[in-house]
Amino acid sequence: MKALIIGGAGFVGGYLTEELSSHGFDVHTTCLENENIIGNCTKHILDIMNKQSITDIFNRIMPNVVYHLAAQSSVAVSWSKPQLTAEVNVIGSINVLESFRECRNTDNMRLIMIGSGEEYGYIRPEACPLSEAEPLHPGNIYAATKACQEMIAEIYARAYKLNIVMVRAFNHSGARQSSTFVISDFCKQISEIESGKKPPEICVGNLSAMRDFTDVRDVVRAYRLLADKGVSGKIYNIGRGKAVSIQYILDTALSYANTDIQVKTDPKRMRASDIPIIEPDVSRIFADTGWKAEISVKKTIKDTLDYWREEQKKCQI
Ligand code: A2R
Repeated sequence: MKALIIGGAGFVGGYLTEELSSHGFDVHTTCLENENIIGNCTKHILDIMNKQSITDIFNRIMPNVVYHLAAQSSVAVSWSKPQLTAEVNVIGSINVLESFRECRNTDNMRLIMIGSGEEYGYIRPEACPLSEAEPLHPGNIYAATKACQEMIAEIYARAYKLNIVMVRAFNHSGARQSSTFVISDFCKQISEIESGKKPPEICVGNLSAMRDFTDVRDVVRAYRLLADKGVSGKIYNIGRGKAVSIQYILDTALSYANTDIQVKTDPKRMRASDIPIIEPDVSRIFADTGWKAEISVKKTIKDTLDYWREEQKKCQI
């Protein structure tokens, strides 16, 4: 099986490359110029704003499965650069879909479009666990572009009878993730405190919010299984299906710290309209592929903390 990962230099791309190559896939991974790719694969330079180059790569490689990961994936950047976010996430995705439609090998190809749990947006807490049928009310520009990407992909699947599977991935974490995400943020702060770079005080936001966290290694396993067992035209939630509070994340991370740390609430980290709980119903992916999250939240936090400790050591050399 030949796999093509579009946008593989990001957080998930390295893990997906590793997951697929270790399961016998011949992996081709694309990145932007000046980006690096981790893992055993053939590297290609590709900007999804250039439709012809996507078509060329599809026709040259003839992959059996294509993972579309490329995105402007930061919610914060989506507020400051809404046009860029819409161009990359919507127009770029249409370029991928059009190239897929035109490809010489379409009959033997599956396209997996990576969306986000953020698409659900302003939900009623009673609606949890959120099934894929729950209406979408995106609460930020990034989420709106991902919902748009998914709706257009559904149209392509139905109108052109293309083999497309769509996913809504909820919070996923692990080593190498940017510290704009909560687990990485807490672990990075602890590693800085342990190495004496920061006073023994961890800054936190709203600790009562409950979110669903899955290890990125579990998430890419789901992506691999969907290539084989996902049903074309369907949307799949990917998550643990069991939300935990940010307080639990903090307490767990602090329990691994090797020094005493005070907790300080930072008003800048408080969001005006934090939704109390976001938790997906993951019964569909389990029914179709047998996948469920296996790595505990505790292990994800421990491994992420160990990653940041190593990063601190590198800075000291
Ligand atoms: O923005 P950069 O320079 O970090 O590059 C990102 C890249 N990318 C592009 N690739 C091709 N053509 C473009 N025009 C373009 N613009 C951005 O896509 C980055 O290397 C990659 C996406 O990786 P991350 O931002 O690290 O996302 P992550 O966490 O790997 O998530 C994968 C997918 C994304 O579609 C998320 O929206 C979704 O899962 O949750």
